[in-house]
Amino acid sequence: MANICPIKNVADLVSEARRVYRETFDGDDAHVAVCAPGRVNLIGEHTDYNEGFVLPMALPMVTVIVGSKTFGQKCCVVTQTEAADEPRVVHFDLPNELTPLLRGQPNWANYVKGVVQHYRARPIPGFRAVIASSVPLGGGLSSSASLEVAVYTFLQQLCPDDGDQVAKAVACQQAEHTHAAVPCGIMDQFVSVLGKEGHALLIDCRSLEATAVPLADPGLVILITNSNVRHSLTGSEYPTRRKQCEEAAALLGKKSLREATLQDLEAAKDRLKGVTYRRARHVIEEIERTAQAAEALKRGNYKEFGRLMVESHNSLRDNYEVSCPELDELVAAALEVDGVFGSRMTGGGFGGCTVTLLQAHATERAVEHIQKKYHGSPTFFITTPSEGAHALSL
Ligand code: GAF
Repeated sequence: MANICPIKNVADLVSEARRVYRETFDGDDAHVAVCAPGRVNLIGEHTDYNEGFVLPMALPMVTVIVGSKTFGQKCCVVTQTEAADEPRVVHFDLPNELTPLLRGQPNWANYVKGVVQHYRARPIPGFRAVIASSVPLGGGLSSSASLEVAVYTFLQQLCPDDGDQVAKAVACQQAEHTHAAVPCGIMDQFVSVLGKEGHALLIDCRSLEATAVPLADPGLVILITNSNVRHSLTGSEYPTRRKQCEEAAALLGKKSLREATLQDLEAAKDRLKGVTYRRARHVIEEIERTAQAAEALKRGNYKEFGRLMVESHNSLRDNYEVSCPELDELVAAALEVDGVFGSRMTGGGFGGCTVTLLQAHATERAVEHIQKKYHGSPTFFITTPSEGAHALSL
């Protein structure tokens, strides 16, 4: 179909990475291969670090790593992804108790180093590895979480841990905190580890328990539209939002906004500054909306699900202020198309992608209409809920 990007298949990514491995390491072949998916969040935005609900699904776009263990403490990693203008090869020594593995250059390698540092079993052997990915970089589809989880899955093949999947996601989240300096929640790493084919995951970010919700209807399409813009606010605004939520929870006398109700918020309205009130309002309502959306999905009520998606977008735009004109334009255009149930920005915001739920027969019409109405150059992907990280046979 016109204008829809094909998604590279995993086997092609593996062959490409193996070829680069042979070229880089004197004709040797890699012994291990793994992959970990990116994600799209259907609803439940900026709720994970407030201990709320999120409803993401794992994508068919993945990060692949091929490699082998070596003898000694040396590691060499090569990336095939468009790593800006950075060098594509990095060398480092394994960490030990006296010498942790610190952040450095190139930037992409910090995700690798962070996971090596936080890996939950020892001793990790030295290794050589090549990374290839089909997750668009910086597009709000969790290219970084998929890289972290792929690295962790790769290390599991070299030095098995206890197999605790939730602890794995938490270790990857830690890597992002310490080595990428992003105080993210648990959603992206969790779904990259535990995603289930044909299902979205309702994750309770307080208990870290997840329920798989079936989402494999041939009459339904999940369309991702990349705005292909990234605003520079991304870095500073995320930690600011997190702080504002913590401040709001403290003012309400709660451990987190998950514990607060709209009644609590209204009762404290004069103690909360306008901005703090609006941030808290988004989170409290979005947590409830996500629970309702999961119920609607279980019943196959896409109309209701779509309505909640639109409410979510409007709240992210007006109360949480993480949308941008490009995302608003994409959502507005999608909602003009007959057969579209709902549309919203997805991920952290300030650019990146929207996600749209629509009837399969309306796809071509929707893509053409969005393309015509949007002032930038969008990229489209038709996606299906996919499996979490796993090893691949070579
Ligand atoms: C980013 C973060 F990494 C997630 O943890 C989550 O907070 C999301 O933004 C917003 O819902 O993807």
